[in-house]
Amino acid sequence: MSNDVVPFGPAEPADKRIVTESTEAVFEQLSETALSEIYALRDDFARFMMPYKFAIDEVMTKISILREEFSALHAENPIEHVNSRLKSTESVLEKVARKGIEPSYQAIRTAITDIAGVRVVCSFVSDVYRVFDALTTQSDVRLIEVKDYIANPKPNGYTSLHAIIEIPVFLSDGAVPVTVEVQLRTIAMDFWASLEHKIYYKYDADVPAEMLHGLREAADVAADLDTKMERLHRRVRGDIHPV
Ligand code: 0O2
Repeated sequence: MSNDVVPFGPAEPADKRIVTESTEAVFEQLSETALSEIYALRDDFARFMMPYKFAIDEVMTKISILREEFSALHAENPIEHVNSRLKSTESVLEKVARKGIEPSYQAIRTAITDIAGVRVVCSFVSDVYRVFDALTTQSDVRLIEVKDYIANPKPNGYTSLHAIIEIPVFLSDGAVPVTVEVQLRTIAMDFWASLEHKIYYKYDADVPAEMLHGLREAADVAADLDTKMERLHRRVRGDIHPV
């Protein structure tokens, strides 16, 4: 596993980027003062985002250590794969507008808890909770909120365990607490969520009823698969015996 920051989804399409060729043409018309204000704002925002990137690196290292330790000591690896993403500027601004958040860095920091995101995909449901416990009980990790969509799936069938955590990031002038959203799920849950995400975007949130129904059914099949795989896994480990 590498610690590279791999985005959850595809890159932003060219027409959604902040600086396109047409905006460049507008920039050419701006006065020196206006331009330097825009650049100052851009640098400010980059500085605001930086600790989130470092927090992702910290969490990825923690997960990597757990993964290696599990493999070395228990001869099994509960973690299938890990990826991460830093929310794009567009997504942060879209969320600020959608949720009516005051446009100040402090308000954004408090209200948007998924600027830094790490997704951990495990083989079995029991592994999801095992990794969650191992991560969230570390002394420098503060667990802020848990959303257990495995125990309580969303109406569309979405399942995952979400943990909003806060970790210290040590910068040159001291430590800053940074919030990270960690999503933990099984391979089956991840398979379902990535297809649902693609369908949702393809239909621009207006998904045909029969597809929603199909997704619901697929979510039930995925949950059933997880239950059966867990049972087999426990038998292999000798935790339960056939009757
Ligand atoms: P991305 O691109 O993955 O970052 P909020 O985050 O406040 O808008 P909410 O409901 O409070 O919404 O947060 P929640 O439930 O913790 O969900 C946040 C993230 O979980 C989403 O981030 C998705 O990654 C994932 N998620 C939640 N519900 C669904 C779902 O129904 N289908 C799929 N495929 N993923 C889901 P983003 O920002 O939407 O997207």
